[in-house]
Amino acid sequence: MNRRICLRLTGCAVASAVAAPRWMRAQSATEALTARLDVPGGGLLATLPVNFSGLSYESAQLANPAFFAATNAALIALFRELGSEGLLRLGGGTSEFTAFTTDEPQGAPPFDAVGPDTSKNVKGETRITPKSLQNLRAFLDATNWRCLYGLNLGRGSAAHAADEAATVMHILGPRLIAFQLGNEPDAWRNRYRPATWSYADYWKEWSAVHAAVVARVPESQFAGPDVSNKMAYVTGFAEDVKKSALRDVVMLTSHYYAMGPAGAKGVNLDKLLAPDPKLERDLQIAMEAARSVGLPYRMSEGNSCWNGSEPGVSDTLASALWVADAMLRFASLGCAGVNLHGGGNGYYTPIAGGVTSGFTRRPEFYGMKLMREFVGATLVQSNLQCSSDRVSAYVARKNRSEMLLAINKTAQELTMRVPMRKCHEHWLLKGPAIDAREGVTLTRSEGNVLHGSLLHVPPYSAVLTKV
Ligand code: BDP
Repeated sequence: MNRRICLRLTGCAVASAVAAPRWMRAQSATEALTARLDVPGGGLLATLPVNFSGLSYESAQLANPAFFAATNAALIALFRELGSEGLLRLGGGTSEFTAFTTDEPQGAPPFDAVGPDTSKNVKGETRITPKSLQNLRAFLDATNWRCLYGLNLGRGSAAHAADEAATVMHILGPRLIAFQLGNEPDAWRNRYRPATWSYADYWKEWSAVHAAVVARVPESQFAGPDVSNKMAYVTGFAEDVKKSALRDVVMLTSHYYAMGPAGAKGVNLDKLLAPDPKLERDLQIAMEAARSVGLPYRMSEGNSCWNGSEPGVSDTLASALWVADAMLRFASLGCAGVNLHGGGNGYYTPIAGGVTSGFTRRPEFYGMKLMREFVGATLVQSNLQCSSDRVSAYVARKNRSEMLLAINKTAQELTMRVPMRKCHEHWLLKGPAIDAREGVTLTRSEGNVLHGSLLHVPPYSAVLTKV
C-alpha cells in the first residue's frame, strides 16, 4: 500500500505529502509508531537568547507588595529554576484597571492568600504604590530577571502614565527593559473605545502617551503593540515606528493563546495536542514585521487557552508537552522569547499559589524548564517523517554539544531513527496519564539511551538527548 506520511521541515512550516519509505510499517492506534529524523543540510535556524523563557502576570498582582518581593524566597527559587535570567512581563487585562498612587493604602492588601488568576475576575481598581515597585526591584535583583512593564492606556491618562513611568524607571532602573502602553488594544472596540476604533486611532493615542512619557522620562524604552490577535496591528506598528524613526521602541510584541475561550465547543485536550496552523501563520507575520523594522519580536503573553483556561486540559501533562513544543516552534521561527501568562491558582499558570498559601509547580512548569537546556543553543533545520502529526523533534547545537528533543504527543510507543548514535545525558518529561494534574516529572539521567540510532520515546512524553 502506498501510504502517505507527513514530512515536516522543523522550523520552516513546510508540509508536504510523500510516499512512506519501506522502513515505516503500517501503524494502527495500538501499534508502535515509527519516525525518522534527518538533518539534511545542517542549516541553522535561530539561537535562543538567555531570557527566552518568560512569565507574564497581571498588573493587579502588584497590589500585593509581598508577592514580588525579596522576602518571597519560594517564588524566587521557582523563577530561578526556570532561568538564570528571564523576562517577567507585567500587564494583562488588569493593567487597564490598576492605578498608580504614592499613598500607601490602609488595611490588608488584596490577593494575600492567592490570586489574581486572570483579568477576567478582577475588574476592581487595584493600586500600585512605590512600595510594590521597590519590592519588585528587589525580587528582580534576587532572580536576575528583567521586566516589561505595562502602563494603563485603555482607561488611564497620559499624565498618569508619565507619573507612573517616572517612578517605575527610578526604582526598577536597569531591571526594566521597556514599557508597554495598553493591553490588547486590538480588542478595545465596544469595550474601552467606540465601535469605530481602528489601528489608526490606536497609533494616534499610543503616540500621544509615548510623547508624554518620553517628555518626562527621556531614557524610556518601549515594546508593543501587545495585541491579542489582530496581526495587522503588529505590521502597522512596525511600519509606523520605522516611518517615525522611533529609536526608543526596542521590541515588537503580541499574544498567542492556542485555544479559547475556555468552555467553548472544541476546546479540549485533543485540540491542544494537535498542531496549530495559526501559530505558524501569525508568527510569520510577526517575524516579517520585526525584520522590516530591525527589531526582535517576543510573544509577550499567552498560554494554552484564554478566558482563564480550561480545567483538565491547561493544568495537565498535555500542557507540559504542548508548551515545550510551542516554545521551540516559536524559537525555530526566530521569536526572541515567550511569556507564559499565569498567576494565582489559575488553571494555566505554570506556578500556582500565593504568599500565604505557598507555591507549587504545575505540569506546564516542567515543559518550560526543558527550555533552560536550549538557552544559548542554535536550532538546526531538520526533516521529520512520521505518520502522526503529533510527533515533533528539534535538533540544536550548543558549544560542542548536540541536542535532540523528541516529543511524542500520542498514546503509542514511538521509535525514532535519529541522526545521533549515542548520548551522554538524557532528560525525560512524563506523567501518569495525559490528563494527569499531579505526578508530572522532568528527570535528568546520565548514560546512553540510544540503540544504534534508534530513540525510544514512551507514549505522551518528551525525551531530550545530549552528546
Ligand atoms: C487575555 C488578557 C489576560 C487574561 C487572558 C484570559 O490579556 O489578562 O487573563 O486573556 O482570558 O486577553 O485568560
